[in-house]
Amino acid sequence: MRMLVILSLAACNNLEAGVSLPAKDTGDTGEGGGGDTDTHDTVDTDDDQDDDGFSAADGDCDDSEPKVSPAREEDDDDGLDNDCDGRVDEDFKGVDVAYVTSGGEGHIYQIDHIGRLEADVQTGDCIPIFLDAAPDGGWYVNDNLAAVSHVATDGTCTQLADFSEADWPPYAVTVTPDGTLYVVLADRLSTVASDGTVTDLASWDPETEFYPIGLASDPLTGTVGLFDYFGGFATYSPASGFAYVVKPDFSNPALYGVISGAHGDDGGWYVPATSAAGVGIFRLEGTEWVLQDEWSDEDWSPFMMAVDADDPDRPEFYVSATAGAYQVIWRVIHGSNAAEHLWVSDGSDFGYFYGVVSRFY
Ligand SMILES: [Ca+2]
Ligand SMILES: [Ca+2]
Ligand SMILES: [Ca+2]
Ligand SMILES: [Ca+2]
Repeated sequence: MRMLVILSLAACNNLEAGVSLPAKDTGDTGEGGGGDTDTHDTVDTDDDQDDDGFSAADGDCDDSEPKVSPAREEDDDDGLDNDCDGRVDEDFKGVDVAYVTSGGEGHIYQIDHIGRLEADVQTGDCIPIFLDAAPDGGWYVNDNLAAVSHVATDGTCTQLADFSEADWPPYAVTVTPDGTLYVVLADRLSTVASDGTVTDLASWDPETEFYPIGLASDPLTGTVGLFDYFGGFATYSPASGFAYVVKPDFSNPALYGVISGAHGDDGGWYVPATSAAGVGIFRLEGTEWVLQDEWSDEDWSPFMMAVDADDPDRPEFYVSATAGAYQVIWRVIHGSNAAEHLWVSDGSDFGYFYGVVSRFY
């Protein structure tokens, strides 16, 4: 299979290690967080109709239902989007990870939240490198850095779009809440329709401007995030178009080795990258990548990441990696600065773990 030199990580850089918690401020009028002192005003002066501490402008997505606000945790059985992340009754169920054996056979492993291998979906000659959940319960995958394909839950793989003749290879895929499938190539962002029609949305020079590999999307707004190998970051939405948030500086990169990114349900954008200690998780704060956790690297490669940030003060990161005959999903609980194994293989095959996504249903 066609392998990527860029998937092996660059040497350590000299990032300053300043750990900070994700911002808690919800933008509520007056006080930060959900601790509004005027929650029970007899006269509503802040447009908070259900007195849960958040007005519609503060992000209350149902201002007539106090069990719904950005500060609530999701109740997975009440039919409401309690935490206003755009998903109803979602619950973190584990991760789906792309696995390619040493013999070149594709698999998608479904590993549950306590580290059990729930399903091994064999995709045969279809080689999943990046993946995201499709609305029908299957997946959209980057097939061998050459095509975008659909994989059904029984492993049946159907090619949608062939990029083998493109100037630059396709990388990550993401699916937005309306079902739109996006793919990022090194030089452009495109959508792929169910009939295979490819529509280019934005382009750039990957040698001088921007080199995105990772892609993720916000399940609430549908905004797509593009993650550049050197710490650049851009967003795309149909309403606002393409915009840089962090323009990468190739001569003095903010980060090294970013080959994936994820959107947390705390609203944050996260990436794994090379850090002073080895591997770090960084969160975008304004236009800066702020180190969240880091741990020593023992020649594991490559790493891609998913996030479960239902508790925004204590998000959990799930990182896929491979060392020799071992494929692993690390779990890093924010604040621990340590990686534990959610799942590790038995060491019987020199295959690779690649893309990983959180599963919420
Ligand atoms: Ca409210
Ligand atoms: Ca509410
Ligand atoms: Ca929700
Ligand atoms: Ca709910």
